[in-house]
Amino acid sequence: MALDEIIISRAIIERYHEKLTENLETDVAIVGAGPSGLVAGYYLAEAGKKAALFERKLSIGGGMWGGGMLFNEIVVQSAALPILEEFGIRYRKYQDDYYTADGIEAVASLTSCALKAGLTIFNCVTVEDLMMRPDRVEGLVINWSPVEMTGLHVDPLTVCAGFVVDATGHDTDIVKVVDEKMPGRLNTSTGGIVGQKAMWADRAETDTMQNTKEVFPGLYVAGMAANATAGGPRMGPIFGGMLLSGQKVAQSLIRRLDQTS
Ligand code: 48F
Repeated sequence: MALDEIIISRAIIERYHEKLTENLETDVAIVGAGPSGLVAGYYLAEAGKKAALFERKLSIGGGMWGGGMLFNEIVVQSAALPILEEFGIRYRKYQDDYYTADGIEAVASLTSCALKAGLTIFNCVTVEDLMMRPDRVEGLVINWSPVEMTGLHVDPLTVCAGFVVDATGHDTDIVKVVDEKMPGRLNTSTGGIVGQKAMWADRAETDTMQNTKEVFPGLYVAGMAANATAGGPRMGPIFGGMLLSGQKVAQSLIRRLDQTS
């Protein structure tokens, strides 16, 4: 049978349209497809919650592809090994409490498991603003990343969400929106974004877990965004805290969603 270009085009447009309209209302909208966002999406979807993830770049994986300084190996401590096992990511012991995994395998496995669990990922979509009512975050304002990159004057669209997770890493792009629009109202020591502190891997990994929380009604932070918001240090290419933070935010949200349903 001869292949028809119009059918190919129609198939893509209709399937994408289905995916987008089905996710205009969701339980949880995650912003950023680094390790914390992907893990959060996986556990939410596994628990039967509706979750959609929006990533600015064409590629998924955030800072995990490049390991440390483009040496594409990541280090993970013992506490996070159960997560590597859950995702089928192979690892090797380097020395007590230090394990390594291939960064490419880690990103590919996190992404594949999250999608198969039921998470929907929209790549090349930038979250540029929030929907607020006014004391609670109620959704995302999205646009194509190339629109943002080229500076075209094009109005965005909106996604309604029970909860939003800022997993945008060092950028804290989503928390910044609340900080600008509602100054002094974040659940941090200053009421604003405290800012990421200098490298201190051990302290940062513990802080990430403590800082993974709701920072404004309806808005949670996970991963490096949690530390950058609360003033925790950066940790460099050790990824256990990112994985555990994604799991923690999912567990907190599953409990919240169960209470409200
Ligand atoms: O930075 P990133 O990997 O976040 P993470 O899960 O992990 C941090 C580590 O990679 C590393 C580290 C610790 O080991 O310090 O940096 O906290 O991924 C964040 C993703 O969010 C996307 C961005 O492109 C990246 O892929 N992102 C940022 N701003 C937006 C966004 C936005 N406004 N809209 C959509 N995606």
